[in-house]
Amino acid sequence: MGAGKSTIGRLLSQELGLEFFDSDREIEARAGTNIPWIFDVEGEAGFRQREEAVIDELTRLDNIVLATGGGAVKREANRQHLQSRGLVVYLQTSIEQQLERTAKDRNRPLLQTENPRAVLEALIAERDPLYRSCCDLVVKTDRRRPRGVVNDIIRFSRRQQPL
Ligand code: SKM
Repeated sequence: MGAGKSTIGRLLSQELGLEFFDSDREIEARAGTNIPWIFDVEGEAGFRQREEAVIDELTRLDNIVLATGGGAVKREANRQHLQSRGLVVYLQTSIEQQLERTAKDRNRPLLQTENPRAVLEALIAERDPLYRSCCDLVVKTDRRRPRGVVNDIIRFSRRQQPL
């Protein structure tokens, strides 16, 4: 959360002339409501079910850029679908940057707590190995301009799949 997935994903899609999807927004559009409501009514488990279905569907599409939710890597099915169907980039950032970017965002139920720093620390300890296990590239986004990050991703992808 707060690593810049949506901003960088959208910019990357524009640079490459590809369609952009954000799995969180797609889940909300299909449910006709927002993520906090889904967490309230269906719990995290209900949200993860919806997330898995959306990621399975979107990763079957060719020539798109997909930004996933930060917790998508928790499910093995998601890790497998992402890894086997696309080029996966892990945007890595510091807790400070995550706190700054998510401070005023009420749309992240897991961070609506007294101590978001402790939550973020616990999440990254659990998730960092999962991100690394299914990604092709790790890019640090701390204090970097989105365009520089996007250029790194494009350079890497061209090396993988020369035109
Ligand atoms: O997918 C949303 C949701 O708030 C859960 C989440 C997470 O588990 O890190 C991140 C958001 O993108």
